[in-house]
Amino acid sequence: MSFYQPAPHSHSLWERALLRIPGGVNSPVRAFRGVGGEPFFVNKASGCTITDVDGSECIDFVGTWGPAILGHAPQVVIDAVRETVPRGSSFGIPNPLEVEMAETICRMVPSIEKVRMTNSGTEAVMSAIRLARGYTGRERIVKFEGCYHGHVDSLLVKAGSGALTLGQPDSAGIPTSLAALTSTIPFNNLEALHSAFKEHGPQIAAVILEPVPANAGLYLPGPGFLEEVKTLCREHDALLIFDEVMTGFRLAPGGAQEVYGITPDLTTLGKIIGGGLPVGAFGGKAEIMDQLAPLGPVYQAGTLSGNPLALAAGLAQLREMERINGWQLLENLGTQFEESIRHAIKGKPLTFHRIGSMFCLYFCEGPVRNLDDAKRSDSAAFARYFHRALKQGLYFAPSQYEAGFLSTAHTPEALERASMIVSKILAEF
Ligand code: KE4
Repeated sequence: MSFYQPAPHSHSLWERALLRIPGGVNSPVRAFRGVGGEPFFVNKASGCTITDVDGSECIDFVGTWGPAILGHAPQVVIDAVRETVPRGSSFGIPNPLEVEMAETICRMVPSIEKVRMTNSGTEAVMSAIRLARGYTGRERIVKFEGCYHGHVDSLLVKAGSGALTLGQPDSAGIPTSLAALTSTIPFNNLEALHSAFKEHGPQIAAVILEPVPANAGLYLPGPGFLEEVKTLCREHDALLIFDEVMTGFRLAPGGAQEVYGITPDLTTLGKIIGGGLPVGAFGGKAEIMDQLAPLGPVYQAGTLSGNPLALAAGLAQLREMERINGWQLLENLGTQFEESIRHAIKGKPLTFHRIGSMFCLYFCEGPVRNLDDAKRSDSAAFARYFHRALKQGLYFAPSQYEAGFLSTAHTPEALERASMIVSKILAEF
């Protein structure tokens, strides 16, 4: 296997990182364990291009895992942070940006009547789970295999993303008594969901899912699936939680719930609303959200929650997306990219999925409807593809079990160039 060999400065940084950071990284998926070799270190990023510490450039199809919907270092975000930071970076006191962000989220995602900011998607999901349990007085959570909801104890059970990449979908350190309160079922499998409700109905506090799972590659809900999940939740007085940390404000202004026309009880958010700075949020019906401290009995807090820099950056990003109707631009770019890739994979045992600006190329025959299907992928072939692409200046997610992302900064010309490179690489598969 000929790995992309990072140049000297990246390599020396990597050797130092390994001495002081577990696995050399602050988040496991960055370690290239899913594709082999060692990661490069970024010096800067602008638009759809990242430049490593040795000066090599590539087109970025990861976009820091979702936040960079306008590409890297968009001027509107730079200006917003520059304008905000001289007034202070954190107060621990209510600030106007918290009100503006809350009003914006509630306007763009109508199912959210009240929202609370957090500092990561994990924190948002952890809080939403606790709120669901506190509101219903029930303890069981139902999740879907391959969905990843951050490193929440209750949900690191058959999880996706880095956990799946590393073959640790069920992490060590999770009390068995807690894991026993989580039911995991295959995505797109309504029979399994009915069985879970038949067995545990009155104990189920919530069903949580990525409406478009993008942490085992990317696959889509089958016809009527999301509707049936919502119906079963209603029938059993369980809450429906849409984890839109990835899809929120990306698939549409109102996220996947706008695309599919399904109203969840709670929604978790993150990434784009921080403009690249640490952020998360969870929101939903006021009746449920008002159970949170200081109003209600469910405690939840955060020193930096509602941080003015993250909110200024996130608001700038959301406003710019609305100004340029970024979602239409992303759909146009996605359509162009998909046409090229589908042409490249014609007749090959490969499966390409796309929705909006999110995509995945599976190295297996389709259909890919759930985790078991996704795991049929030839990860060695994916690794070869990843490294050949990187050598030719294309950075895709370093794992078969991740999604790819386009941004409004990916020009048609950049996508055309990338598609030609992908076509040449795939010609050898
Ligand atoms: P964070 O705690 O990483 O901000 O968000 C966790 C999370 C929650 N829900 C969904 C649907 C998510 O996709 C994520 C995080 N996404 C991964 C990418 N697959 C983050 C990348 C990483 O872990 O380094």
